[in-house]
Amino acid sequence: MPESVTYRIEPTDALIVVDPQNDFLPGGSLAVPDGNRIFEPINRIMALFAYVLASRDWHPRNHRYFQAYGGPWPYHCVAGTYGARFSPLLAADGVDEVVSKGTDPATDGYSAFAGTALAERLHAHGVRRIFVAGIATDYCVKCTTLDARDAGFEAVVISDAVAGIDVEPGDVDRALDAMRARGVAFADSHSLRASA
Ligand code: VGL
Ligand code: ZN
Repeated sequence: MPESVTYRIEPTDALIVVDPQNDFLPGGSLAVPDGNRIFEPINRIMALFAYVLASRDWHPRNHRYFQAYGGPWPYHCVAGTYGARFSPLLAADGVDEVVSKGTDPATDGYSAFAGTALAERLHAHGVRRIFVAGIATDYCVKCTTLDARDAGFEAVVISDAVAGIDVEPGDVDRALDAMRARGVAFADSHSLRASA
């Protein structure tokens, strides 16, 4: 299994924690049932990285992807609300930078690269490889990771630190396949090590 490979975390690596927000967690409006299990690995590995970013879905209330406007999703992560806040389970002290996304009412904003200048920020920090954790495997994690590849970054998804929605059974597996097909690697959080 590729999961058995050990990864040395270098200064040119960044960790991006995708949307660890209350609305995507148990009790939230678009909850991933087992979402809280991502926090133990995320909080454990953060200290390995010189640069940690967390994205947040930060929608205006009139976002056209809400069901009220004919879109697929219930209200979630409306900017400034409790549901849009990072979960109290996230060790937020370890986050260097927040990336707000989904702020345009007309585009889905699944990817942390969409309309955020994230690629420029990563390049400015000399980042070459990103490690991806968070929610949801089949939406924002997938879109963020594929956009990272398009922007020329290596990408490693931390398998035990992501969780998915599976609106249709198999969505998560298809998302994993789509990422693998684009050269994304997968690693268990326990296989990450400090650089020598
Ligand atoms: C997400 C659905 C709608 C996500 C965001 O964070 O994966 N999914 N908005
Ligand atoms: Zn959203």
